[in-house]
Amino acid sequence: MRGLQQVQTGPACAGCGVQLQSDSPELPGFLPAAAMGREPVICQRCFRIRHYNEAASVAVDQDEFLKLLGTIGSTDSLVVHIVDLYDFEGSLISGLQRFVGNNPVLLVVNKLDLLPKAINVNRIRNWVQKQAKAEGLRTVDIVLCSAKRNIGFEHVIEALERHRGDRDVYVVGATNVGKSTLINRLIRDYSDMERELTTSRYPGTTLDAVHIPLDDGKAIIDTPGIVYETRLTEVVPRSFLGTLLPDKPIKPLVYQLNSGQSLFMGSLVRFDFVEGDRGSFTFYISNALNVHRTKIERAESLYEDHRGGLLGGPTLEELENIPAWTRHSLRIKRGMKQDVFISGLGWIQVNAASGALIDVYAPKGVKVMLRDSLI
Ligand SMILES: Nc1nc2c(ncn2[C@@H]2O[C@H](COP(=O)(O)OP(=O)(O)OP(=O)(O)O)[C@@H](O)[C@H]2O)c(=O)[nH]1
Ligand SMILES: [Mg+2]
Repeated sequence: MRGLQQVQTGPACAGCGVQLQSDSPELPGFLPAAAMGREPVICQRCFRIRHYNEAASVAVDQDEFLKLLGTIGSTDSLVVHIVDLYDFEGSLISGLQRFVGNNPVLLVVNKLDLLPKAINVNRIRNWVQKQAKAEGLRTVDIVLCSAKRNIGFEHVIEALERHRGDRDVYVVGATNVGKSTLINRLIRDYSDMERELTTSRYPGTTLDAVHIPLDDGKAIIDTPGIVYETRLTEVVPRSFLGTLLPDKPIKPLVYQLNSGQSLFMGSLVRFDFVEGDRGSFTFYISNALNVHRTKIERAESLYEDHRGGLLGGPTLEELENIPAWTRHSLRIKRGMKQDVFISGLGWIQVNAASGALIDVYAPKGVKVMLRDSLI
């Protein structure tokens, strides 16, 4: 990667890109007038995220984000599309090609560190290639990495060097996939710049485009994430994200189940094995989530009596603000090894030789689907 230049901060926040203002503490970009002259200048919200890990949420206009994305098509740039390997189908921008025009797309699959240690990275890479192709995404290259834990980052650098030419780089993706974390690693490990973008576990951290200048006059541009309400992570209260999102490699939970059994994942999702011979079910979900096993015939009354309590979070009060469940009936064909994917939660690998009928209950709108097994 060629050197990154020292940055000039303007009237925008150096952490999240928002326009700064000193008039309304309630609105995005607030900074007391007395603090305006500091360098680099960050808004009060970024300050609070960094120092107190506060879950400050601001109302942002999605249309503005999409407009910003829409302008990329008329630039000459390299587009780096970051997806979260832990929420692949939930974080892939469908129709990205429409936004980026003829610009080359480099697909960076982040959060590789969350998968169990003993995985075969080549197999995962092939899987990603196949899925991206099926989605109609044309990519010049696909790299897997962990921006946070510094795994495979040399491949990111190589791919950037190979494909950037003398272009700007737009970093795009859904919220929370690690766009700003990845750019921070570039700044920290590949430049002398004293600069840090704000990152947090809460989706919607970056609020506007942030330009990080490169020494050939071009720039790397961090962008706000696209909000997909089909992800459970966008639906739960922010206070619950620490439980829902793993931060360490997942230790999969393996269950040998007979049909007629039901598992609750916290009070958020219910998984019923309705029909099929005894089989093996591997849960790739946050290990902080409470898993409770019961019989299907008891599941409904158990939920009535114990949601938000014995079953685990979110609390009864928080559940009031989460859409009610809808049921997804999924049939896994005989001899197939497939994942039941629940966006923002993880997936359940089903290994049932004779096939299986599964019912998943999840908040309305959350993406639930079958896919070829990732692992
Ligand atoms: N485990 C793991 N976590 C990561 C990785 N990269 C980023 N994260 C975490 O993911 C969360 C979101 O990271 P950000 O860099 O703020 O994500 P973003 O894509 O910029 O998000 P928005 O600004 O909301 O669009 C933070 O908690 C990061 O620490 C990674 O490689 N592995
Ligand atoms: Mg960001």
